[in-house]
Amino acid sequence: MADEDDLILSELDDEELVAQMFDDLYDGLRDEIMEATQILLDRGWAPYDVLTKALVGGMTIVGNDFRDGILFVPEVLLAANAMKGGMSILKPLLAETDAPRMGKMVIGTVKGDIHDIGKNLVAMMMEGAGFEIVDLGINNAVESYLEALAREKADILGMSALLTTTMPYMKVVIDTMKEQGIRDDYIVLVGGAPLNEEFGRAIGADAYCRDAAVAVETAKDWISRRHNQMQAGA
Ligand code: B1M
Repeated sequence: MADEDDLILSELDDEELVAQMFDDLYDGLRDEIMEATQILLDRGWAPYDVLTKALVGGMTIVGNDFRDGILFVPEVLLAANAMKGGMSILKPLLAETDAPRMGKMVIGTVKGDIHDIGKNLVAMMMEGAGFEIVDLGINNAVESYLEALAREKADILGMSALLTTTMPYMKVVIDTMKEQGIRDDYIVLVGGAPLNEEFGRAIGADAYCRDAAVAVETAKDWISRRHNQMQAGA
């Protein structure tokens, strides 16, 4: 891309700007990412498109180079920080909704896992779709989930895991719910890059959600099924 010194982001066309955002995310340039996010919004881009086409698109490149040993943890942390800068601008827009409250979800990343970008995206999108969100953050033990579900009288438990070593912990949480006789009181949705549908089924979750948009649709679907069951039972 153009020489960083004389680059004026607002003078780039959309395609050039998104390409520049990929570079800036890669270089962990939070201020530039925030500025470019705002420029795209000012040009009429939908917040969801800025999120998926520019920020998530850029983060995918970072992820691939992290996997291939080209980038290391400190650089990825900077990229994640830049991404969060962009997300902080999008959050109120994605959460802006006149939709009636759909239900309440407790969400958190599982024990041993500190990845939170995907989980945060899911929380944002769910909020935007009218769900009330209780975000437990990262590194959650089973007690933390169960205590929040009871305290918040939640409808849905959402768990996120990004590591193959931490995803089995989701089963620990679901098994504990079964032991305590509360499994069927909640809709359990799981997600995270290393998961798939088969894993979701095997651990006893209600559904695996490939991405944040799927999480919203799945949650809506399960909530309306619950309402229908309750009405039929009444
Ligand atoms: Co980590 N990391 N990381 N990392 N990291 C991965 C996951 C990895 C795949 C990289 C790689 O090798 N290619 C690899 C895991 C390999 C494996 O398990 N097989 C890995 C590793 C190995 C590690 C460390 C062990 C590295 C080390 O220390 N040697 C370490 C672990 C720390 C720990 O957790 N204990 C580590 C650390 C880090 C950072 C701290 C540097 C940073 C995290 C910063 C942060 O999150 N605040 C980081 C990052 C950023 C990544 C990558 C590059 C990007 C993850 C991300 O944010 N993606 C990642 C590579 C990759 O995934 N390509 C990688 C963007 C995000 C939007 O996608 O999270 O998949 P995702 O979320 C999606 C869906 O999955 C879904 O919706 C989201 C939005 O569409 N979804 C849900 C997610 N959660 C959901 C919950 C739901 C529903 C849907 O509930 C209802």
